[in-house]
Amino acid sequence: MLVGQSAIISILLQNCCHGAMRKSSGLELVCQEGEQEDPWYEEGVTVEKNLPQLAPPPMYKVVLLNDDYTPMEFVVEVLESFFGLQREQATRIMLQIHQQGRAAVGCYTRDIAETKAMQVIDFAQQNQHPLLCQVEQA
Ligand code: TYC
Repeated sequence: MLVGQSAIISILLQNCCHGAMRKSSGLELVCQEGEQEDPWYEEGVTVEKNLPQLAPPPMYKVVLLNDDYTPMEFVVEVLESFFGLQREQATRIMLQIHQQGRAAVGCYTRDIAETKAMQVIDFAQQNQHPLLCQVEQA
C-alpha cells in the first residue's frame, strides 16, 4: 500500500463506526495506555500491521510467426530495431522462426508486449509484408 493510501485509510478507520473494516485491512488501532478497551471506542492511532505484499506483474511473450512472403532480411531488421537484438542473434532467431514456425522474441509487461506487437504489425504493413506476431502470457 502506498503511503498516501495508508494515510487516507488511517483517517477512514479512525472515523468509521466499528472495527470490521479495520480488521480486514491489516491495520490495527493502537490505543494509549488507559484508553478504553471498548470495541466501539475508536480514538487512537492506526498503524500498519502487515507490510503490503507486492507481487511482480505477470509477464507476456511477443511471439513472431513464420510466413512464406516476408523477406528474411526484413525480419532481421524487425528483431534488431524493435527487440534490441544484435544482428547475429537476430539472424539465428529469424532462422528458427523460418524452420519451426514461431519463436518468442521478447518478454515484457502486458502493455509493453502489446505495444511492440502492434508496432511490428504496423511496420510490416507499411512495407507490404504479411509478417504477424502475437502476445501470450509467459
Ligand atoms: N519464411 C520467410 C521466407 O522464407 C522468412 C520469415 C522468417 C518470415 C521469419 C517470417 O517471422 C518470419 N522469406
